[in-house]
Amino acid sequence: MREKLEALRDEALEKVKQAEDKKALQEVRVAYLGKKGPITEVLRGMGKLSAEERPVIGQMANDVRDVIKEQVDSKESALEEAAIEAQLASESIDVTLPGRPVQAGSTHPLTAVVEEVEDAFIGLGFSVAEGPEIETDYYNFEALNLPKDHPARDMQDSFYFTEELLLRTHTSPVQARTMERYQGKGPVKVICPGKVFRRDDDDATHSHQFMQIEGLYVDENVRMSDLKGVLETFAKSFFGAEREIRLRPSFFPFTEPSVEVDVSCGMCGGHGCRICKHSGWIEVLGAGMVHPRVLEMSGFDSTKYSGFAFGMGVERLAMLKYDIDDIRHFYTNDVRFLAQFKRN
Ligand code: FA5
Repeated sequence: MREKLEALRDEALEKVKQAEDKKALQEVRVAYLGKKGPITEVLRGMGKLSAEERPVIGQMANDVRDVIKEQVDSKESALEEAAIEAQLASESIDVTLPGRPVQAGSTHPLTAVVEEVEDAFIGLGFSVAEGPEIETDYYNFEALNLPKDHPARDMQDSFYFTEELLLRTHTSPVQARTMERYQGKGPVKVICPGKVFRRDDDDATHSHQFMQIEGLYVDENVRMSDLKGVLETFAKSFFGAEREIRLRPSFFPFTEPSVEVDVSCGMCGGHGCRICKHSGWIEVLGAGMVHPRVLEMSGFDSTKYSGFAFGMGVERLAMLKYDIDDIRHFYTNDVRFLAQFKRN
């Protein structure tokens, strides 16, 4: 019996030594220390032993069981520790590795131009007003002196939802909406940036959707010279101090008189070149003195108040400023194009 227990102990301890993982160790534990294991069997057979042998063999069986259990437990702790060490080693981070660069975006050139124009006019005492992109026929046309049968409506082919509801064709309806809010009391001094829509065919200089910035100043004694002064100040701040403007007679139903405003060509300094079609000037916006009928329709007394208004295409401003040859670059979202407009 003694030899058998010693052999069992040596065999178990050898298997503990060989166990490479917790699963193998658990098998040793069950095989030698479990209820159906050989040591339990020895203890169960104690009754058959003599009275002298019983305590000796009993003690020995207990010792063998204890030593196997102790070895299994300590091997288990060692395996757990080794597993943790291995995990730590495999998950270690090399903090000296350079990080992957994050591509920083940039402000869209049209947004940048709108912000720059806003800043220039805020500096001249204007505030920013906005209006809806889905507009009523009344504000888009009628309140601007363009009744339903007016031929000048053809200048702005429109996207209609119903007979009365359309995508606004210009930012001028914000003029009428803003004046109504002021309830006949000046001064009104706002600029209104926003998207507009026309049934124009897309080409290098036209888009069916583009942006405009409207300007409106209504007060007592506002004169054409005020319009010229404000636009000249703006042109010099936006395009450069050396640039000049000129006003040419034009027609808009909502202004009288109406003008087209040209800025001297930045490429040739006004001498004439391919860019300005050899005229020395480039057209940038439409403007004029607010028509008395428009003032009256929006609740202003046209014998007391006068005003000027202007409307410019944002894409056109951006194309002139950055020498961009195709309006479609603004909408195709090619990052090689957009990344050139990173601001510091
Ligand atoms: C108007 O839209 C007037 N509401 C401007 C105005 C306001 C005049 C206040 C007087 C007083 P016009 O249709 O010319 O005017 O458009 C103004 C600018 O929008 C043009 O100079 C041009 O830069 C831009 N524009 C017009 N159509 C397109 C288009 N299809 N694509 C891109 N830009 C355009």
